[in-house]
Amino acid sequence: MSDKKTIFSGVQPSGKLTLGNYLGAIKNFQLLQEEYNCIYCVVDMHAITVRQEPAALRRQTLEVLAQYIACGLDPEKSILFVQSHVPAHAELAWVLNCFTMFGEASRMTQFKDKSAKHTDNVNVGLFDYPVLMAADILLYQTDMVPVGVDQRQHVELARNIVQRFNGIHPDTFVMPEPYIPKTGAKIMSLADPVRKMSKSDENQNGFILLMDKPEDIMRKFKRAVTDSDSRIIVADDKPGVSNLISIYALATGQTTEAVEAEFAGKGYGDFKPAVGQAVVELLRPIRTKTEDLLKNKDYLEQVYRAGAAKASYLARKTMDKVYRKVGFVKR
Ligand code: ATP
Ligand code: LTN
Repeated sequence: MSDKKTIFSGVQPSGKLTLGNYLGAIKNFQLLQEEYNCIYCVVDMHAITVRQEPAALRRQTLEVLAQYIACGLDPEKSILFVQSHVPAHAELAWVLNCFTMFGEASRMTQFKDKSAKHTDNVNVGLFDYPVLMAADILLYQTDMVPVGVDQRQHVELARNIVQRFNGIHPDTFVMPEPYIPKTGAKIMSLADPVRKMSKSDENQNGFILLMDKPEDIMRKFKRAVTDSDSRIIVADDKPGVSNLISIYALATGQTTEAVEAEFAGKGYGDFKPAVGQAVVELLRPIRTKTEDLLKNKDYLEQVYRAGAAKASYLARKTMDKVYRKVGFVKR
């Protein structure tokens, strides 16, 4: 690799991707790939911390890969691969487990939220999820991690692990920084705008999927929950409208101030369909390209195989160093 800085990020194949995943994360993956060495992973090992149907997981893994490419990630420029194809992720996670304190892992809010939601399956993998995520990041000596704001605490944990590990075994890992966008870091549910838009929401009207049909997108935006007064401005007490303004700004490439100016004096009757239309146009090429790619499984296989080969090479270099530092006999 050249002396460009390294970017790593991942998305779980735990369902279909939402507009939140795109605006908060994948859009930035694409923008960063021009200037950095980028490595983007489909994190299937993270997905099984919640029970998955095997056939669906297999399908969704290929769908996320196809959507990465459809969103502009270029396998010639970036390394695109599937986490379980590079066993070093699991190997490093084990070592890092021994450098992560039970107390600090217990403070992770995603674990608390997910264990409250899946009370019948609070497995050790769910608890260990952030350590596996730290392994993903540290394995590639990553400088920057583009994520939505919900993942900030996990990147902080990875930083704490680096500090502890490097304190004992100097110069092992690069210290990663989170890269969180100013607008779009937390796209909210259209049905309940105080909650994050999430692919695992039971209420289908809350999220927009990248593969949603134009008429479904328009319907969901027209129904989107807004606030009692009808001014189209960003304000803390207007979470519904503020969210729609962010979405419109990102979809049309404007600032939120420009959006406020465009709709000054207008009502929701004008604004909501305009947001819907902008999102339809934003997603149209992504949807078509994804459909085409999913018809070409041979190509997808070629991409993830080449990606795993490149990722394995880089990962092995870190693993050799880590095993040497902790005192394992060279095999
Ligand atoms: P789940 O609903 O299964 O918990 P998720 O929709 O949160 O999943 P992930 O695969 O966990 O999706 O996240 C992939 C990336 O998308 C992460 O960087 C995450 O921060 C980002 N992201 C997820 N939801 C949003 C959102 N509503 N707004 C902005 N970014 C988001
Ligand atoms: N936990 C992340 C997905 C993820 C990730 C990573 C993101 C797994 N490993 C490494 C950045 C870097 C999530 O979005 N829920």
